[in-house]
Amino acid sequence: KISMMDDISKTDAEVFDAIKKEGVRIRDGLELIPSENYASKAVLQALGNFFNCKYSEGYPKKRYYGGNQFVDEVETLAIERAKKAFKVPHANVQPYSGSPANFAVYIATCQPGDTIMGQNLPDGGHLTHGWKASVTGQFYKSILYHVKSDGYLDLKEIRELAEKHKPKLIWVGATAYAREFPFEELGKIADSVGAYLAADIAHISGLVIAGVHKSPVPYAHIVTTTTHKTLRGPRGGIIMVTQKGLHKDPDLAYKIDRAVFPGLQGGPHDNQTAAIAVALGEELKPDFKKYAEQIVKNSKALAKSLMDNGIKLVTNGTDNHMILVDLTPFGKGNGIFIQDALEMANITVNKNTIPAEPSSPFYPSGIRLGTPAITTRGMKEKEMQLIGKWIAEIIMEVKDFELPEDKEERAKYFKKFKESLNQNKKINSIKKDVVVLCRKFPLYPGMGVLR
Ligand code: DSN
Repeated sequence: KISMMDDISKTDAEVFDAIKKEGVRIRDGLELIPSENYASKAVLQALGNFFNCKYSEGYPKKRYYGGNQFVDEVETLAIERAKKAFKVPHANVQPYSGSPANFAVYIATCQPGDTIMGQNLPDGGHLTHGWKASVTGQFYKSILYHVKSDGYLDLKEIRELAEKHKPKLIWVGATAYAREFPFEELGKIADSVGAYLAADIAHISGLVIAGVHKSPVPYAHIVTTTTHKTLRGPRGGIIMVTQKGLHKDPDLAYKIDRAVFPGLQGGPHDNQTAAIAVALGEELKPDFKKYAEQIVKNSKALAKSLMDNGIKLVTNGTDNHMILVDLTPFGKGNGIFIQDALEMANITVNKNTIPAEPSSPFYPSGIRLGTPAITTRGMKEKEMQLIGKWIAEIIMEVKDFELPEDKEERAKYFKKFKESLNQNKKINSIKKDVVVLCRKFPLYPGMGVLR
């Protein structure tokens, strides 16, 4: 039996102590960061074993080192399960995570200096879709598209930019977008200018497998995803080539594989590959569809509760697992205060930019919430109603804090803010209610560290 936590408790008290404290944090807290989830014990077991120790440069049956017969078995299982789950002809399961997966797409399809298009970061896009702080915005000529004032993607602008700049590669997919992606329309735009369309479905891939979000596979040439968000696996990445992609370039699958290894990476993380295989195996079971459906039901219920309690949402709702709260009715650059105040009540969210952000990515004017993790715990619409009310109440408690313009002032102001949080009776009382609720939905039952 492969058991976790047996030895470390005796051999490394300091790290074990941190693991235990993290266990208590997740046990007693509401995890609402939309990119996080709780992988199953089977996924964690596949991750925490001697597959960690092997080197396997290459691909199944084409390795540089010996001793890879069992690595080949798990990698083939992961590939075949990914192909079946997403209905694609080719999958590479070796990228270390989502960003390396996306870099591999650039290497396979573009030369440095080529023009690419992606969604602007403050409008919800990802760093690796051409944002200036990422090498993807430095090594390539990146043209960024936006959302309209209603928060939905501006298809007219995307079409005009594509026609004007004739990009080699267009990204569709985002990190903070609560609505269904128009894959079909983006597919047409990419085709009309001869571009590759890469769909980065990191956030929604679990919903896509379950049929709860439209699949990009008929419209995109390449699809990338992380494996730890709605997919509920280990940290990791997958790149898939669609039939449409192979039709555009019969060598595309080969180019993607070469871009991952030897282009970008050395040995794959075989324990991660084994855990991806386990997660995909779970996703191919009927229960996963119910889980994914419940994520979206919960997200809609949480959105409704927030709006009923006076909170403004970008696009006034959600189609997926995610909700983007617009805090500008209370000021600008205030996401940090709301994030910290919620954390004080054991509710974890992340501050986030909103479309037409009036502040900055480090001090944005929104927060981002999501329901994948709390749905894994078994929470449903009834709990969402309560959680929405708590979040709204906490926002109202601290809504008057505003980021000082003067940078020197900020440290003092944050100190004062933290002190006020510690003394806030309402927030402390909600924290108690959060713990009571969380204890009704235990995580990892039977795993000693969480007892
Ligand atoms: N950091 C991820 C997220 O939170 O969405 C994206 O890379």
